[in-house]
Amino acid sequence: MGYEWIELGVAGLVMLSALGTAVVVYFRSRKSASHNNKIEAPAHEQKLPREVPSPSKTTVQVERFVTLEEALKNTQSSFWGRLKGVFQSESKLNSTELEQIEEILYTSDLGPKTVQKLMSQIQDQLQGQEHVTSDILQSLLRNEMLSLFKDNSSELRALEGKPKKLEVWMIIGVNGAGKTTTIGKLCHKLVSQNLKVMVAAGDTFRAAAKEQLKTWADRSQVIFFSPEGVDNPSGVAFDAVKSALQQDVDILIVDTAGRLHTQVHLMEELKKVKRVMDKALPGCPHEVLLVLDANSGQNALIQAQEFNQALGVTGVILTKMDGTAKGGVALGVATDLNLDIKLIGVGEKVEDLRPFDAQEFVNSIL
Ligand SMILES: Nc1nc2c(ncn2[C@@H]2O[C@H](COP(=O)(O)OP(=O)(O)OP(=O)(O)O)[C@@H](O)[C@H]2O)c(=O)[nH]1
Ligand SMILES: [Mg+2]
Repeated sequence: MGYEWIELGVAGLVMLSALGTAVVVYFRSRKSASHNNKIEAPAHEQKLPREVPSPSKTTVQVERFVTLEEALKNTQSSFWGRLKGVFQSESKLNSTELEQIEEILYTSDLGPKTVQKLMSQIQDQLQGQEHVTSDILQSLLRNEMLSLFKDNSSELRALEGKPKKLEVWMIIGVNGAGKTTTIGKLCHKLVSQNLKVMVAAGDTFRAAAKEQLKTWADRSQVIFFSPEGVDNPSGVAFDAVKSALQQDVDILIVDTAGRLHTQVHLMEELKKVKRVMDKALPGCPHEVLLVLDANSGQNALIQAQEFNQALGVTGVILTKMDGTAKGGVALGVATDLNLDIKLIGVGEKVEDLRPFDAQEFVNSIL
């Protein structure tokens, strides 16, 4: 009997302890489940302010249209950001610092002649000074750069008012520089000034080039010229000039296919386009506008030199200035090559084309 009671007691204790463990495990698991539920609750059950736009979206929209300074902030940090970093102490400029400055200028796509001019001013004006600071260099560069830009803030002639007779502009440049997009933006600008505009599909080479131009033309409701059965650019250009004269058009803009300046036969083809337009109307094209992608940096300078030599460029349109770190090329184009920068592209939208202003540019990168 004694043994039986002991066995029963032990069994009871074991059961009680098992029950206790089970209760503890149950409550622990409840607690952890409710904790997990909090994290994994579906989005629609969470009270997050989901209607508020994300900050990055807001920033992009604001950045897009505000100032040139905003568009050029990458150029500014790559150019002035690096130059500022050269100054460790307020003392005389030593030879290492001068070398660093020279290297930064060279790698900022300003062009070799421009860099030499700037360096000689820095040496003349700053080398003897006891205390040279980044502020002193900044104001010297601002003045020198502005004096190097010749008066090239001029807009295209026809943008200043209604031309007395037909104005013809030929648009040239390497593949993908932004020629057709720029034509679309130009149409928007010109139409808003009550000018009668025609665009001619002189890119008879690339598939879908005509359709791309037509889309832009339709957007601004300008006349689109692309004669059936004419598949060479000179033929299109000649007929376009004649048609524009007949229809009393103010501005005719002729698109061309992109090509590398090194492709001799394609450069010859462009020369021919120019020649036949002069036959259709002596003196035209009145503007040969070279479209350069600012991101190409030094290469843009080489392109500009070659296209200018072959065709006599009357002005440059620098595209994709938005977001590029190579905006310094504007100075190289204007001062090394002595070409007018007529307009700059600062985005892909129709309104993202603005006149070039040297003062605004210099203030934006320094
Ligand atoms: N961010 C930005 N993109 C641009 C600008 N201008 C043009 N683009 C873009 O550059 C790309 C090429 O533009 P296109 O106008 O087709 O260039 P294209 O010179 O006519 O090209 P091809 O006819 O092939 O020689 C497109 O995606 C445009 O949206 C600009 O100022 N900023
Ligand atoms: Mg094109």
